[in-house]
Amino acid sequence: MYAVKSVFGALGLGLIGFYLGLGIVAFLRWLFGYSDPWGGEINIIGGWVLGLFMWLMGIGMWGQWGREWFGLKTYTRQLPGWQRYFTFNTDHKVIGIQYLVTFMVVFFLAGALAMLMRLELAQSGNQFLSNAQYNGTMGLHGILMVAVAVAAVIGGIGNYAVPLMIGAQDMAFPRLNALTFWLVPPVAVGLLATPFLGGIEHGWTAYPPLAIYTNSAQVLFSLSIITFGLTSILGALNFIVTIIYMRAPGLTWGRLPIFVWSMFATSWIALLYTQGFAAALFLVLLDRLGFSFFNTAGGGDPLLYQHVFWFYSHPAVYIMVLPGFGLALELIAHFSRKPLFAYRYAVAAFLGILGLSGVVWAHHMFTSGMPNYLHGPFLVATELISIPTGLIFLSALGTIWLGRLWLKPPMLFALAVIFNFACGGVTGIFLADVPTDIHLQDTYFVVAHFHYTIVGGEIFALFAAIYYYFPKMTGRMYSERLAKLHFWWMFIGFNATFFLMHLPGIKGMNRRIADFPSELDPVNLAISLAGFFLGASFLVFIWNMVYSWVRGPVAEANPWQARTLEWQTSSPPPHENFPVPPVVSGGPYDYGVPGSKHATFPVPSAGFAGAPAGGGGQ
Ligand code: HEM
Ligand SMILES: [Cu+2]
Repeated sequence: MYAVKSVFGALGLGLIGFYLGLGIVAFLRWLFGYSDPWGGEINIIGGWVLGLFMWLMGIGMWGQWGREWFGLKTYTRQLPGWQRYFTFNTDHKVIGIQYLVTFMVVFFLAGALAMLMRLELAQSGNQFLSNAQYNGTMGLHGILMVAVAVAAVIGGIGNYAVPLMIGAQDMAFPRLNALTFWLVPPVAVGLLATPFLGGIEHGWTAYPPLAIYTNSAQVLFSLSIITFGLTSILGALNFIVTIIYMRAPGLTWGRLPIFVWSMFATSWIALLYTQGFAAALFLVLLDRLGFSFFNTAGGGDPLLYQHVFWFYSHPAVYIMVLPGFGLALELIAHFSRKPLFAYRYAVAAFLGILGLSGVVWAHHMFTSGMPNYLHGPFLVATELISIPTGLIFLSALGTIWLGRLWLKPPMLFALAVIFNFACGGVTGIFLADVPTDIHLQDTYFVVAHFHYTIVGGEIFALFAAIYYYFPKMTGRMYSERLAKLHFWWMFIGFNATFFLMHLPGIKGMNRRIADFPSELDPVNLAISLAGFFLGASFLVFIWNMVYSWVRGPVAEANPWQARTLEWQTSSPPPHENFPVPPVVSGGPYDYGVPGSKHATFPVPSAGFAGAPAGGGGQ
């Protein structure tokens, strides 16, 4: 089995590279007369870099890319069936599915960690996790879920759908695309290995001074996240170029499906800001090696870290949620059978959020000791974001208004995105206003808020997209009854869990802590029970997906009778997407507009052959 061999071979090479890297650094340290050549964290850095490189070469980058650096001929292996998914494959559809499945697995692992936390928090007093173990569990849950939120929709749905929706054969840089994906498994492995080095004590935000003085799990954390940042940046670059240059003839900016617009805005945010997080963690690594960027002991400033970190991490929430908005609007238009209301305003909203996202970061730092005169401007800038967000709501509600809603599973999830995000948006106002934030900061109110926005806004959109594209991806249909059961179960479980979290938050219950005062026992037990209820809903999803992928009835090419290009080709689509390249002649959402067509597929040779037969001349 070639694919299995290639994965194990690549793993082996990766490990050899890792130890080789450790050894090379040790050799250099020995050469320069260090007393313990093997003992430094810098060895881990050397191991990571070389290990990563050899892993990539092993998984297929050597044959398809590396050889040409030495003037050798590259080759591509076309593997049949499932084996494609385990090799360096440049087809955007394969890469999209690789991303989706990988991040689904990460999602369920991180979800299991959440269950563990809620078990610990079901009752006051330590049950079975020590404080340090709780921190490690929480930090790992947080960072894994952030990774899911940043990459599952963009890498999974974006890769799969964007080239199809714009009528392209593939992404602009297919090999770069494959590289972007294959950097991800080492990131997951690196993060999952952190408990073996003592766990992530500092949560996903990694604030110094703790991040500088804590155990060596920090190094793995930083290396993984810097690598992950690299994948985000490369992926973003690829989307921007693809959307600018690869659109089918006639697909003007004004006819672009709204999901593609959201991906365009998101990619700019990822390209511009991701380096902030990566740079901050890089400097933390240097501080651990003896520099003093953030270390007060050497004259550094820990507040500087918070600025650099949030300079990325606030825009990052839009990286998570804009594609979710884009998907919600996209699906709401198709399933309301109406043109998207206020299309131009929605586009302006995406671009407006792109513009504003970079100037609001310090709303995460109102209690950090930053100068008071900065409070006002950051409060105002943050509140301004509700204007473009409001336009997106306007577009969604205007489309639903008097539409003939077709309440299929994707549509249910899309409508839930709008509902949930409204709740998350309202609580955000209290957090952006300085007087209320000073009371609420670092409490479960914040936990409730960001779960409403991220899970409610983005993870629901992810499921909407999975139910929408499953027939396209697999050529099979799932059970709609089970999908609806999953929807209602998840929707109720989600709202119960995270609505209840506001209550102890208002009373001041701290986040990131394994214990709480016993007066808060009843509400915490309720949250935990609701959390387990929510967790169980995914079992229905997993069963439905796995069973239907293998046994489901064959799906039609266009089960939703949608107008956009991805539905005008077979399910699953052929290797380069369209047997005949499309020519776009109208808007994507003009349902019910007589005579309008989004695209035609002119057969080039038919025109030639047809002309003389039609009587010659004229
Ligand atoms: C089954 C659903 C989930 C439950 C029950 C849950 C529960 C929790 C809990 C109890 C915490 C710790 C809060 C604290 O002590 O401050 C937490 C933190 C966090 N969760 Fe979730 N969570 C779930 C899903 C998700 C998802 C889907 C995401 C992202 C897409 C996510 C992102 C985060 C983040 C970023 C943190 C913060 C970690 C930190 O501050 O270091 N969670 N979650
Ligand atoms: Cu923010």
